[in-house]
Amino acid sequence: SPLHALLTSMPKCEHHLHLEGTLSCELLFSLAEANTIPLPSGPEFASPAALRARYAAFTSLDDFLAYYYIGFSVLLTASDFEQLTYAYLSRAAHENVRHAEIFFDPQGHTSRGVSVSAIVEGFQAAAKRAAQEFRITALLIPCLLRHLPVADSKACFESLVAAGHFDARKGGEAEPGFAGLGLCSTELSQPPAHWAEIFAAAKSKGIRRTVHAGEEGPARYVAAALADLGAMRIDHGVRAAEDDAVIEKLAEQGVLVTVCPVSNVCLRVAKSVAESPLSVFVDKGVKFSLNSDDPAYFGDHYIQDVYCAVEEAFGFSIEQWAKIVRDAVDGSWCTEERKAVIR
Ligand code: ES4
Ligand code: ZN
Repeated sequence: SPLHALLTSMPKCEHHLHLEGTLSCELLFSLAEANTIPLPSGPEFASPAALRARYAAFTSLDDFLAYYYIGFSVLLTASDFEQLTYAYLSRAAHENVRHAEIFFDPQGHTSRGVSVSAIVEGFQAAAKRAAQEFRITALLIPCLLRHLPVADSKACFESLVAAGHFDARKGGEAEPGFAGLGLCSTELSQPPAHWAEIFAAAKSKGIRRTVHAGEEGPARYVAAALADLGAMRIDHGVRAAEDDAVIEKLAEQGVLVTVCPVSNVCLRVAKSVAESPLSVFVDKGVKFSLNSDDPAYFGDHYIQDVYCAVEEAFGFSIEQWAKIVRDAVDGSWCTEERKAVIR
């Protein structure tokens, strides 16, 4: 489409990208060897190509998450996280992403003896280099894991606070700290209310909050993320379209929904990109950004592919694209000064 070049050139922000979801099969195998980490013995682990073929056949969020956490096992050192972060930021910058807010799962690493400080050290080294070379900015958002006990989430959150990672003075681009707190992983049978106490503590400390909701879970989980967790953004949120009252609430509160239409197809949340309720969001005034989620696991579709797939499915006008891109900048958690530069 003639719009693809325009979409590439637009200054984009990405808000829904898991750092661990950028681990390619090639890097997974090479880090496994370098770090002497044994991989499972199944035929899908015979080679990077065999693993990639298995990724193309995910049947659900939990089916994906099993492989996603095997990927974690090869990530050990600050240098591993620096390599991962730099590869993503350089690719994103080449697709004209000007600012990225990047999720990671502390509990998936600390449980293996990998410290948050090693992750942050590697991330910051890469972010600093990428900022100098490509003028892209990046912030981290730790996500608590819903498939583990709430007590685990609480201990994780408290240790992040104690280490000063949410300190407001570190919120800027000079010394990038954490932009906010997230909640992800398995959604079904894990109602948001279970994390209410932790998210209330985050709110009282002035920490921004975003929640994966309405991906596999029902529209009422999106309502619960807003009401019970004080979510300021909703990640995925596509099933909110099944309930007019929830859509109205998102519009009324001006909540940005970070949609990942290609991820939804790969995890069988939707049959096609065209099934994504973006027209409902546009018609009802729900703000959204378009994002890649776990691109290395979802056919290597980074943000440019996501924008092009949406353009092909929806045929948005140049004016509609300008609004989508502007809402993404406005809904970012960088400084107002940085937003003005990006716009
Ligand atoms: C995720 Cl697609 C998705 N949903 C929930 N949690 C996640 N973690 C990484 N990707
Ligand atoms: Zn996600």
